[in-house]
Amino acid sequence: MHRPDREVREGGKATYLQYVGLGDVMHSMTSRNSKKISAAIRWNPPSGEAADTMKAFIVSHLSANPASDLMKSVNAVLILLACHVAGTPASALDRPNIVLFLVDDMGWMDSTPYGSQYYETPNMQRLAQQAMRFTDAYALPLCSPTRASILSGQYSSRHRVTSASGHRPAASEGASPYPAKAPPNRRFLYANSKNYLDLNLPTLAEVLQQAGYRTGHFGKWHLGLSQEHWPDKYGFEVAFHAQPSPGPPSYFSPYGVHRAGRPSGRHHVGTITDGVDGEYITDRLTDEAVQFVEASQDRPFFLNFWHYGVHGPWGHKEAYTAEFAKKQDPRGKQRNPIMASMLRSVDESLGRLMDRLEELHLAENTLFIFYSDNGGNVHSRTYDDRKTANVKQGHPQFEAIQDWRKWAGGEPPTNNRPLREGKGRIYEGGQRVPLMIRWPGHIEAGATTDAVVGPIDVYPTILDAAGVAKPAEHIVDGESLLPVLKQTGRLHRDAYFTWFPHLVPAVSVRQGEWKLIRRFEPHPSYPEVFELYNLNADIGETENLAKQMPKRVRQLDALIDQFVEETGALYPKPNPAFTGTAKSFDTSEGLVPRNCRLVNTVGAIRVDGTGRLPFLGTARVKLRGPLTMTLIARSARGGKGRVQWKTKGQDDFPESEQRISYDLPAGEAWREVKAELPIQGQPQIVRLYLPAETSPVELRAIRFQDGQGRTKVWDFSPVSP
Ligand SMILES: [Ca+2]
Repeated sequence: MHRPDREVREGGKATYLQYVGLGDVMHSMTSRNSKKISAAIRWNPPSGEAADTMKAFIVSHLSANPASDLMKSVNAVLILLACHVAGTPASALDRPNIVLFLVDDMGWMDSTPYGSQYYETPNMQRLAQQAMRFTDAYALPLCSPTRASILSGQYSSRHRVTSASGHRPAASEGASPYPAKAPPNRRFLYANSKNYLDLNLPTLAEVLQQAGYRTGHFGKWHLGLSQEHWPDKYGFEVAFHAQPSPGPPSYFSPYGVHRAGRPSGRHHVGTITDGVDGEYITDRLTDEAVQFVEASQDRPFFLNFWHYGVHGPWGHKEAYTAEFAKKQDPRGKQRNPIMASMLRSVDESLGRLMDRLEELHLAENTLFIFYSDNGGNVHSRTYDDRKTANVKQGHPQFEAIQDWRKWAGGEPPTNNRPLREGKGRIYEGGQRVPLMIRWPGHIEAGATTDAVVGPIDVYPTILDAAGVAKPAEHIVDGESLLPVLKQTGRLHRDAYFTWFPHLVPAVSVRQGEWKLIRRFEPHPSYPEVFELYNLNADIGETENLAKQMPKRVRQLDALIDQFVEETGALYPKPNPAFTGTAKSFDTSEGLVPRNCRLVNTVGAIRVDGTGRLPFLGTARVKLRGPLTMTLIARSARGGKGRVQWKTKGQDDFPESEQRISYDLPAGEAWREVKAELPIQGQPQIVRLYLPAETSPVELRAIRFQDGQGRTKVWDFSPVSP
């Protein structure tokens, strides 16, 4: 970082100065203001003899020109030199500024550098030309977990802010994270998300602050509702925000934020103050962020700029919206003028901040990160959106919905195509987001990378760039991206994980071109427990290869097990109230219990007898006999079971034929039990009788296979198909 021959770019205008030796520095000092000199020295601090020579030069210059404009500069430089000469080469003054520009809910396809032909984002384009652009960057599918991962460097399974719950009251200390009950159609109790970031974690802001940084947070927080969990408690010296998140108190001033009281939906509390009437909050946040930068030039700063745009309630500047209302997307995918308007406002904010950094000659020595907290929203405010369907005249949101209908009809906010789905889902549309990182002199301008990265990497990357050590006891799951950014190496990790046990609960692993999704239970809209995609060939996740590639599924699934174990994920627990009613099982599995009930356990179903001769009946074995049946089962008592069938045209099960018995040995171990079934033709109904009358039988899998190797499988194990 302190190589004397480093090339320094001045002012962002393609003027390059080669600071080969001290002479050049001194020469430049006579023509440049103090900020530039400070920047140059911060960048490339002189040491030892060089510093002494420089000091001598300055002193002589000062005595020769006591009234010159350089007076201030020289004083500033002397202070800087004093630091360096005093033997503090790692002084805070050497460190780069950090800007984290986080857009809320901005999708992967929502800007021109990522391929949008509808939205207009010239400043994002400009940044892309100066930065490294990541094509395969991830966030969590919702806000709060991404934000918690950014500030902690940890996976959501470790910090346990797993859902967008940072606007809810904190759970009482010592309360179980698992809910007491769940509806009987849910197999599991899913642990609740933590509603705030653990105060014991050494946050990015705290670590930077201790290293001499000035730290400021502007905008959406969503990592805690009450004052004890506000940004100032996590290392931010300046904080401009209002609770509750997730949206802004209002997109337009007066924002109506109170200084005190308990935050609630109708009572926003925080530090945001009103501006002139009609001021747009995206602009106001930019004013505040720019002021913070201007006031922080004497030492390195960390600007944590977390925009409210482009999240609901989608306040927008009508003049822009009207322009986009006339525009058509050549791709035919994006057509919401409100979103286009909001993105233009965020883009203008980006432009203003970049301009000001350049004007202040700070752009050179600033690590600038542009990022989004989750995929684009593709569900809100459509005609199907249940949240808006009941909004009638008199409802506080009525006018906003009318406004939406006027401009956008029943369009959702955005469209992430070619990615599948969006915010709140584990598909790429929900978790793949834009990420661009600029650091002149360190990162090649206009570079791109397909490195698989995520919010866990922000913390170690920033500390690495700042030359600040990670707190010794703190576990960081992410890796510094500097080798990728500098194109000197690759990441060490083998796979990247997304833990999202909410909405449609699932966990995913990405390894190279492969992505495996593991659901904890079948969902009516997503019946497959495993989905395997090759993202290189199928970025839209259209072809589930899980059944074709069982080995790949097992290999990736083992990585998920390891991840769950290593990060201490709160794995879903069996729901004691779950009853495998005939109806629910018929919907998802086609197994109908008789004289028994089905209870879900981890990786199995348990069959509890409720009457004589319990069995599971199914019409789903559409294979031609003879068939081989395999059970993976266990039972403390064991016993005899049998399989019985009737084929097409048979009204009843024959009295003594078409039945085969099997033995299930007693014990704790899982047993594989096979039975050859001499079925003629295709069975209409198969009944699997289980020795569950007096003691439960657990089933991990039921498999039927024909002579050609075709199978019908029920697999209750979370591990392998
Ligand atoms: Ca968000």
